[in-house]
Amino acid sequence: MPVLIEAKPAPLVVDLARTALVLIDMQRDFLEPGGFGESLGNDVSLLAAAVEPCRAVLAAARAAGMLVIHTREGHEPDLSDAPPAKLERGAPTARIGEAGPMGRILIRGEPGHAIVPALAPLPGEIVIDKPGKGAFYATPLGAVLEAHGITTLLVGGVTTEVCVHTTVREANDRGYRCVVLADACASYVPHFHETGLAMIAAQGGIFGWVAATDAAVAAIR
Ligand code: C5J
Repeated sequence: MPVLIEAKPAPLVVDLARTALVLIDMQRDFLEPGGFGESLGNDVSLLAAAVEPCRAVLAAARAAGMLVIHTREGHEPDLSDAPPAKLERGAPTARIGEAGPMGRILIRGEPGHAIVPALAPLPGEIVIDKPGKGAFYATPLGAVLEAHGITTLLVGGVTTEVCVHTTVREANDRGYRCVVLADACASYVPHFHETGLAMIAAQGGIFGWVAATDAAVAAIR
């Protein structure tokens, strides 16, 4: 069904039957103390504001029967999918794979790798495990979207300028119309969030559109 979403740089009409909600990396490792995000020196409480908008759009998407996709950043327990350049970077308090209060940092199957309880995937929803920042690299996401005839992505998650941006940029190159839900995204660096959103919609929508979650929810209902 075609619906109109108020967005920047301009409103757009989307066909809900060909639209997927993609929630990026709303994991305990990024949102809760003791995970990957905090190990890098970040104030993880800054990401909490995105949870309720993600929950609202997730509920609306489920009620509308839309395709829902969750992503999780993380690595195999033997780190075989983690390039040395990622493992050795920076000076974190705990490196990827080391033990933390939520289990091994950014490792699949550990408590910290899980999506936060408020946004837990329902049985049957698609969960894409990704080793990188973008959700297409080394994952089946492209094939999943093609199999479902998806043309438009509504995107929320964390962090705005890292995994959301990397995913949206590649989705844009692959021909998807991306609508980034501003308040359903967040960053440890608030001005990166604001600038990241501005970059999406600049130049006539160089990477896509930016909308308020309420606008997307109103359109979906
Ligand atoms: C980061 C992400 N920030 N999900 N990952 O390292 O944005």
